[in-house]
Amino acid sequence: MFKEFISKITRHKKVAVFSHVRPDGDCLGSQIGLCLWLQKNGIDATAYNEDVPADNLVWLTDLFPVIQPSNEDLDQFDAFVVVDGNALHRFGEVAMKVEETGKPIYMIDHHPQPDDIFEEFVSRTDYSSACELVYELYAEHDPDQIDAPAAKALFAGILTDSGSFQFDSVTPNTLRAASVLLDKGGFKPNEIAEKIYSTKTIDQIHLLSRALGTITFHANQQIASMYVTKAMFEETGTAKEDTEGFVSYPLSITGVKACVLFREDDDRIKMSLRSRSEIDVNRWARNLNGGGHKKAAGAWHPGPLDKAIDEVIKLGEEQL
Ligand SMILES: [Mn+2]
Repeated sequence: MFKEFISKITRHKKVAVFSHVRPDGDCLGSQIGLCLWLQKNGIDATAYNEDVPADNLVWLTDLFPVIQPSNEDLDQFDAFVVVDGNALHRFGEVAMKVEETGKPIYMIDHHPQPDDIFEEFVSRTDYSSACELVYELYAEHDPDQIDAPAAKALFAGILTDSGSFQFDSVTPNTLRAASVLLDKGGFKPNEIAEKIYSTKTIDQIHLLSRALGTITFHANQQIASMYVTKAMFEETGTAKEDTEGFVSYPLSITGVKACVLFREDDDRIKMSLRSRSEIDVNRWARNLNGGGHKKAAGAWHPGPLDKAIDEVIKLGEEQL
């Protein structure tokens, strides 16, 4: 899978790796895993992200520093890699300038419909995560290069992007990869899970409690919606990133095939769409200027909230 990628990328001396804006465990884990791999193979690697990771993910940047880029930084690199996304705009404003340098851009990702600007890419929608793909890079090239930092970074991304191994995207290969990473890294899965999941504040739990009260069913209880308003953030002293993981609650109700979390931001409504059925939320989100995977996607609506709920749910019902 990585034969061409390895042969081409190892010809470069200095490579910048970008992870997508509003970073999650998978983009950071795959970015860090890849930078460590590049380093081990004699390539000078720099990890860039335009945003700051959430509190529960900051520990990942101790494994390899992830810094904020500026346009002037781009000149020093021979090549660029984007991970966990397949279109430059997902990686922020500096990343969008990368194409103008005329230097080769590589990509490792598991989202559908990649752009066609890449020198070489590994794009596999049948993988749980970008981290599972970077694991394959190590496995194919030299599994002995998997050390504890790389194993922890990659395991964290597989864990988060697979919904703690609960999503439809999990395959025997995902668990084999996780198993090798645990072995090589010499850590236990709960060490990583606790760093990521057991870091809630009481304010976040109060926000969750309010959001749960808004769960509403549509289309004969096959679709559920839930929302968080600006007032709820103010009343609980929380911010928009505190809704992380909320969308899994409506989806866990018996009979619900898909659900949407609506979040009221300052100037628009953010939607997180999830499915555990034939409903394709990537298709659904693409009708709303968004996208993602069949089972998990994101989109935006200009608002107001009630109008967004009406219009978005109607689009989903059409898929039933
Ligand atoms: Mn991912």
